[in-house]
Amino acid sequence: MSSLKKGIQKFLGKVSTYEINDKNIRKAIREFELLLISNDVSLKVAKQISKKLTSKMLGKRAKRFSDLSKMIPVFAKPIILGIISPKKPLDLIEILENHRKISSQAVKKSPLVFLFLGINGTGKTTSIAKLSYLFKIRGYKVVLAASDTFRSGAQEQLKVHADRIGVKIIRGKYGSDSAAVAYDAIAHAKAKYADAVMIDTSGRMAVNQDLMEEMKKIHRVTKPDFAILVVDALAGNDATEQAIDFHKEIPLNGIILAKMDADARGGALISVTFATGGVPVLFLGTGQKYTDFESFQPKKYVDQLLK
Ligand SMILES: Nc1nc2c(ncn2[C@@H]2O[C@H](COP(=O)(O)OP(=O)(O)OP(=O)(O)O)[C@@H](O)[C@H]2O)c(=O)[nH]1
Ligand SMILES: [Mg+2]
Repeated sequence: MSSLKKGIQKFLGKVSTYEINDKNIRKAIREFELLLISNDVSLKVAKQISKKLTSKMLGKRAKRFSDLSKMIPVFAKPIILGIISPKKPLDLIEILENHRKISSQAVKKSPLVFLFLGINGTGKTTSIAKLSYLFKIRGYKVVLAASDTFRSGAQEQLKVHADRIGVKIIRGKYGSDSAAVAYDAIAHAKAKYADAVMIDTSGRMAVNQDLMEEMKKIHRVTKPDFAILVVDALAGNDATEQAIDFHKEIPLNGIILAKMDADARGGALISVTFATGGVPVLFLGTGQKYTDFESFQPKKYVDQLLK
């Protein structure tokens, strides 16, 4: 359980002794705001949540609530849900299924192309393996592009996953052009009527202009259907900064938040959606196994957070 969730449970236990009046409402909202901030929710979002909560709750001594622990979740849930709900929801499985249906009718369409990016060590390669596994067990044909031709061991790492999952991999030589490897993988996937291509790239900081230019080249050459940023939930507020920085350079279609299991405080999730103006969080990485991968459902998340 994230420390945000634990903190909220403790907080609700505490305010259950508060009588409902304006003074206590203000006090509780202040505590709630601090709790959010101390769990990686960015200051901007935390302030917005508490401002909205204040305007909705003040002056309401609603008889239907026995105490603040019952009242706060009712008002806070829709506010947080509004923040973490994507501008346009994205269901990859549904999209893949529709794509396959269209493809099998008349002409075979090109594969859907997924480009994964992010800073070093966030969980890109692992997330690719998890998503490929998910697609594979649903019967889709996946091709992996080992476009990380930079970090030593990256090619072999992806190959191990490809063999375990049972999908094709197109590899490149270390030091070779990563865009060319991705291009070859797409060409192979087209020829073999694959459903999806997953492009693994080397980790990079968005402030590194050269590496961002390389990423833009990969993006230009592969024209991905989905550019997916993988961020590490443990990075806290940095995860939010990364999402902003990458989104400025490459328009993101989705975000994967990896390592949610590894003692993450949990608030980064709320901040990344806000900071990117509603880019959907698609999956949460919750461990090292292929199945430790949850599709992110905003409503379910909020309901569990404010139980
Ligand atoms: N606990 C946990 N560990 C994870 C998760 N996702 C990835 N990891 C671990 O994080 C480490 C880095 O994962 P990679 O997938 O290699 O990260 P990457 O972004 O591809 O790294 P680079 O290619 O070096 O930039 C590995 O030890 C993974 O097993 C997750 O959801 N939970
Ligand atoms: Mg990698």
